[in-house]
Amino acid sequence: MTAAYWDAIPPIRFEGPGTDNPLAFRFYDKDRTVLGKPMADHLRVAVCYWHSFCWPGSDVFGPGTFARPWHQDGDTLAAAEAKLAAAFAFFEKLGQPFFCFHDVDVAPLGETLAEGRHALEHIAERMQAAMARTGTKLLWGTANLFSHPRYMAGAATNPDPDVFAFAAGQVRATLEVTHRLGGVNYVLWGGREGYETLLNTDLRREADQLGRFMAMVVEHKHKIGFPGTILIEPKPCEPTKHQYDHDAATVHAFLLKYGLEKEIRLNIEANHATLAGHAFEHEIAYAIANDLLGCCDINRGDPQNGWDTDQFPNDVAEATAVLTRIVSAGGFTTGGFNFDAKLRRQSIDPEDLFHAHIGGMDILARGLIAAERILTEGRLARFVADRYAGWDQGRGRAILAGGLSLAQLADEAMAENLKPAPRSGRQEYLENLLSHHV
Ligand code: XLS
Ligand code: CA
Ligand code: CA
Repeated sequence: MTAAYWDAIPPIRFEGPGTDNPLAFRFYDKDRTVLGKPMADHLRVAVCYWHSFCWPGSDVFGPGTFARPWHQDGDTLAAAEAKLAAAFAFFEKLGQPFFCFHDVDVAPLGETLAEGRHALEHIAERMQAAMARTGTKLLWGTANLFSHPRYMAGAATNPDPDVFAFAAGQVRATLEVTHRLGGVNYVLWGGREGYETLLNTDLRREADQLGRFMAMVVEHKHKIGFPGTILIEPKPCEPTKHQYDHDAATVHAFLLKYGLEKEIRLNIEANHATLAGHAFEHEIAYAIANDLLGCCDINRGDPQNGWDTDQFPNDVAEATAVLTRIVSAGGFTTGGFNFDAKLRRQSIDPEDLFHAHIGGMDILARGLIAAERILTEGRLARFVADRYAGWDQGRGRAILAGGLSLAQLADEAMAENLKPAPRSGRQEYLENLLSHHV
C-alpha cells in the first residue's frame, strides 16, 4: 500500500504561532474568519500532482533521488493507481481543499490517443471515488502538450497540422474528465508554443494557429457545458527560448486579437512573473486591472539564477502585497493558490513534502491576515483614492467623458494660466505602512 508511505506523519493541524511542532500550522487556520469568510475560502489552496507525486528528484545532471514506492512500476496503470492512493493519503493528512493535475501525471499517455483516453477515464473513475471519500476538490486539470517528442516544435503552433490534431485529442479528453470531476478551471500552458530560432518560424501563422486552438477549446467548453474557467498561464521562456504567452499583457493582446477576452482568464505564476522581469504583484495587478485574474500558481524563483526553480514561497511581504490586491478586488471566484512548487533534490524524506506545503500555507495565511489589517485600516486605499480624486470631479471627469478636444483643453489650460503643483508620491510612507502590518 503506497498510502502507507506517509504513515509516520500525523494529520496536520493548526496549533498557533507558539508551537514548536514542525508538522503543524502556525497561521493557516482554515476556519478562522477573515473579512467575513473562512481563511480556507479565501486561499483555496491546491497541491499539484506533477511536482509532488510524479517528479522523482532528477535534474539535468542526475537521476531521481526520491525513493517513492509508486514510481517502481514505471508508466503503467498499476503505478497510476498506486500514485493516486499515495496522493489522496497525502491530501487527507494535509487537509488542503484542492488539487491539480496534467493528464500524463495521473494516467499513462499510451501509444495512441484512444489508449491515453481510456487510461485517463479509468483513473478518473477511481479519482472520483477518492474525491468523494476525502472531500478534496479539483482546482484545475490540464493536458501536457510539451513533454512528448511529438510536441518538440509546439502543439497548436506546430508546423504539422497532425500534431495540432493530436493535441486537440488530448485536450478534449482532459477537459471532459476535468468537467466530470467537477473541476473549477481548465488551464492551458504553452510550454512549447514559441520558438528556438526565428530562422525556421512563421510568427503570423503560429499566432493564428494558437488563436484557432484556443477558440476550439472555448467552443468545446460551451458544447459540453463545462461551467469552469478556461485559463492561459503566461511564461516568457523555458523550455523554449521565447514563448508566445510571455506575460499577462502579452496574453491580453492575444486574447483581444482573437476575440477571446471574455472567455479566457489568466493563471498567474509567481516564478514566471520573475522570469518575465516583473514582480508577481505586477502581474496580479495587471490581471485585476483588466478583469483577467483567474487563478495563481504560487511558488518562487531564485534571485541568483535565471531559471524556473519552482521553490515553495517564503516571502510574507510579497504574499501580503498580492493578497491585499486579490482580496480588495473581491477575491477568487473559481481561482485559488496552486502550489506549483517542488522540493529541493536533497529533500528526500516523506516529511519534507509536508514541511514544504505547511510552510507555503502558513506564508499565504500570514499574507491574508496582514491584508485584513491593511484593508480594515484603509489608509493605503484612501491614499490612492485621494491621489486620483481629481479624476472623479470637474475637469478630470469632463476629460474622461470625452466631451473635450485637445484644442479646447489646451485653450482652457492657457486661459487659466495653469501651474500644477507637484505632490509627493509618499513611497517610503506607504512602504512603511505595508511593513508595519507584515
Ligand atoms: C511550467 C508550468 C506548468 C503549468 C501546467 O513551468 O508552470 O507546470 O503550470 O502545465
Ligand atoms: Ca505553473
Ligand atoms: Ca514554473
